Amino acid sequence: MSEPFNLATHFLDRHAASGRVALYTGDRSVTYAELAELANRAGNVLLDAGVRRGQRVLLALSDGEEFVATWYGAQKIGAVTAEVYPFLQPKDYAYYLGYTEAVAVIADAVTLPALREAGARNLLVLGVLESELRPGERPFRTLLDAASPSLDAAPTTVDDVGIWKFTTGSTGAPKACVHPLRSPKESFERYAVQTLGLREDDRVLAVPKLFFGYARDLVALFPFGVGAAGIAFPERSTADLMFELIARHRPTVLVNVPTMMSAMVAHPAAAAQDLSCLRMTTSAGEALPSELHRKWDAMFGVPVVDGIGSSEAYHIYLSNRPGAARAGTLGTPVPGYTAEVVDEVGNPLLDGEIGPLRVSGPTIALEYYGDAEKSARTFDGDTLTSSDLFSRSDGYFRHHGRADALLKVGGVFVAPGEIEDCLLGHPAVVDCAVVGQEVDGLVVPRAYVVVRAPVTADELKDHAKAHLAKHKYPREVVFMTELPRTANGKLDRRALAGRS
Ligand code: 3SK
Repeated sequence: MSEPFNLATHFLDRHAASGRVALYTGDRSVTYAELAELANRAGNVLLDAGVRRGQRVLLALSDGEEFVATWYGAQKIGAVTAEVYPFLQPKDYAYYLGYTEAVAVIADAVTLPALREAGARNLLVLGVLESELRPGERPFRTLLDAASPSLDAAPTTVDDVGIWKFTTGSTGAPKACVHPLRSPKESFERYAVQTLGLREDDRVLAVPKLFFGYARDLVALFPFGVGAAGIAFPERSTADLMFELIARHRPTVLVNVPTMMSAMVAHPAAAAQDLSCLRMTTSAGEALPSELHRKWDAMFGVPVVDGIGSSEAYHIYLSNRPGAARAGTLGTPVPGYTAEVVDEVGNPLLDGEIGPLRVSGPTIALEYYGDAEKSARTFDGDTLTSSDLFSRSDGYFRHHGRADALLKVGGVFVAPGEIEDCLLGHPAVVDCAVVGQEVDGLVVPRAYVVVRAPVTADELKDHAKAHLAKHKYPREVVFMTELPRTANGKLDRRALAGRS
């Protein structure tokens, strides 16, 4: 028989009597009791709206107390939660609405216009005057206030589907990785407790927004597992805002992505910041170049815990350990996971060889919803084969990017990350991406760079020639003010292709 497990009771309700703060938002400190009560109200509103166990609730909301409470309310009634970026275009929302067939869609003033244009129905809307709502759109705040603060938890088990995590869609339409409730439960134990060592006195602040599972779990799930607190804010993240939030809330853990680490290091006031409250910063979402890791260490001295996760694996499965990081690596498997680098037919490769990664563990998704063929290529029980490329040496794993990002220059494979890392070693370079450019039928590396001091293309080429094998230097250098990124902070290589 499956183990009974309700995510809301397990992570939220059991701290309700503690008097502790669960969430800091703006000027508010929301206690566990207050958040649990709001979650109950949200669960009751969803039940009234017709949501039943196993049905999807789509959150298209800015970050804040209501986001977190609604997510737990949906979990408590046994619904399946899915979240989307709140700054999408109508056509993107139309895709998610059709794909999820959500019985309720939670919107706010930011997402409502695009959702309307996308033809959304079943809308529960926050932060918009009732008089401005259209027929069929319901005022979520009013309904929350009127709803009962008590709610019985649905008798769900660890094997019930509870969470959809979307892939980034960098190679096609986003797909939902379907997770049973075992995934968040196990990921909390293995990554948050056994790897990061989260504690009751932690306060966690994240750079990415809560629609991205990396941030949502590290702000509003894992801390709750140990009775700690998260910090939520609706604005887009900038280096200025992160410094302000660190000064205001004094977090102990910063959940970071390499782009923001680069922006924070390059900020003119970086050296004046007091980051002594932070006992660590995680880095994930994309590879952290070792040069950037070094610059971060030199500027802030806050230990970096670099790792890699995916929606398919639920969360982070390879990670360094706090205070014992090896720069340029993703560390070793998180307890409970095994990882091996394999060739195209699945045979294990030797140390130093590059290939896809086969990961086994307790949090692998059941499937990509509605895509049996891709699911069969990716998932096999508790094992997942990643389409990214990795190598292992001395037990530590390195990431070499997506297989389709590798360049074949002069007949030899070149990982863009190696050239990017080298260029980031130049003092003028703050951000950089290398893609293949076809010149006279041959692929050559082209570098897109963001600089903070005057430097010429030839100087950067010379720097690369001095540090890399000859064939790897970028034949072309394009200067940009910023690099295109996806909503969750990952470099958007497709958007760069062909830009000059
Ligand atoms: O990088 C990712 O895609 C990711 C996804 C889910 C959870 C954690 C991470 C880092």
